[in-house]
Amino acid sequence: MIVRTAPVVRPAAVLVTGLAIACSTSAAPPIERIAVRSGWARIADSGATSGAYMEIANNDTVAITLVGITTNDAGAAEVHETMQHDGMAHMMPRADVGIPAGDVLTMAPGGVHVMLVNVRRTLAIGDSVRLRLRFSDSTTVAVTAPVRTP
Ligand SMILES: [Cu+2]
Repeated sequence: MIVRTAPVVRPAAVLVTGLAIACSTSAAPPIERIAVRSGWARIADSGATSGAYMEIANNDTVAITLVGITTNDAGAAEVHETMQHDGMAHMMPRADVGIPAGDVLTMAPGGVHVMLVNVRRTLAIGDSVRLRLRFSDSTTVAVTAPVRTP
């Protein structure tokens, strides 16, 4: 019995080791369907308004739509777009933002951004804001955005 068990265990151990080596030497991480990168939030006093910015890559073969953002770090998290009109900058709420297949939505100051209304604590450098992005297909993506100066 002992003699028969041992050869079964050994190939499994070799296989696991082989996978570990393959993973550690592979440079490219697995591609996420929705990948959020370069997230950050603007410094703000408690109770003030802050902004959060990020890149959202849609690696899927179909379009996705960002329909909302939730957070415990502010009274509300709204998607806005800053637009120029008669030489003045206006912020328009965006109920949903579509991201075509293979495209990247870049949120940045002066463009599409997340408005954090009434932040619940002072956001200083070294802090981070936790957001949950909600898409029209019910997918949610958690994002941790470090706080920094613009
Ligand atoms: Cu705004």
